[in-house]
Amino acid sequence: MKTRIMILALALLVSLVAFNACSSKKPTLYIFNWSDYIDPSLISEFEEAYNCRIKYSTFDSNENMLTKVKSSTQSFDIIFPSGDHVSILKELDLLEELDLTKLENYDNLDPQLLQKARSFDPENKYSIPYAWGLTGLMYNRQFVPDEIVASGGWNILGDSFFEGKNKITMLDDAREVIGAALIYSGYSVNDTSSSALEAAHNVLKVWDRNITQFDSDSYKNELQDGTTWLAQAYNGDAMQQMAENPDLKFILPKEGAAMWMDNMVILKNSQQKELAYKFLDFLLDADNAKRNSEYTMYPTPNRAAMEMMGADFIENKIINPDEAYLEKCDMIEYLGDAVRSIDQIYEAIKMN
Ligand code: SPD
Repeated sequence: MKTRIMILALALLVSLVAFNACSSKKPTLYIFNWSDYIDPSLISEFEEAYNCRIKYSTFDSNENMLTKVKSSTQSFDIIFPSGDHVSILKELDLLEELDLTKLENYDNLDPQLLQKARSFDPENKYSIPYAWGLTGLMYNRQFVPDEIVASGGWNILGDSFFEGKNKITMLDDAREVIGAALIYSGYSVNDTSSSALEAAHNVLKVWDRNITQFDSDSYKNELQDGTTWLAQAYNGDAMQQMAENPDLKFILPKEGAAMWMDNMVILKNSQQKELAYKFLDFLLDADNAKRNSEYTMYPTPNRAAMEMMGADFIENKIINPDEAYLEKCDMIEYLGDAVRSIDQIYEAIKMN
């Protein structure tokens, strides 16, 4: 009996060792992306197709992403920064110069959007556009009466209806928060002149009386259950929530909105560059990009995918606003050191 138990234990040990050895042989790709920003089935399909593992983690702001990427304890192969942060990562010498010959599906990208991306990556050398979008306001009409949002402008954030209620949130993102106030004051999101920033600061002091927190993720659930009534929100994230709850509505403010483009980059210190290229190419495949875009509800810079998209997606004015509206939307650009004055105002408002 004793011998039998020992044989069984030994067999178990051998199979455990064999299993570990087998699974640790699989190469692992470390990916760091915004939350709710990929169709999870694409991840498992890639793992299966390339016999690898993906360790997928998420962030909710460029600032948090940058802190983690700079810390020596975290290492990632692929990350998804917004355009201005592509420039910042490049300045820090953290980005791999891409070998486009490894990306068979690169030509699926829309040349016009690649041109736009040159504002932060002048020769499209370090980044691949992944998705773009606009930032507006989402609210729950169970709690916010129609007349309060009737103006359709950013001033809704300062409406006295919300006074003392602690029901409004803004994104935890200096460029977005100050950007909204700049747009409302008639300036570009990229204007750092003292007159523009003074105007934006004054507007924010008024809005801040109604703002309960600066957070880029929790508003999604909180708008559903009434913890939050109105939130500054990304259009695709808003679409995802609205699909679940007809009481949620989204406004692209009449004055205009901040536009941004998020991108895929490979980090210079990646240990799995070949696999990283394979992953980028997998997402650049037209069918995969279409599926991903339908899942995330953000428009893709993949022209081949957009051409296959159904009318519901293409004609949706929240996802795909018309040219007249887009003319009122400047893309958030890299500002170099001038961004410090924006950060200072943001910190002052948050401390209040
Ligand atoms: N859940 C995905 C959100 C993507 C937001 N993009 C970043 C915009 C930064 N201004």
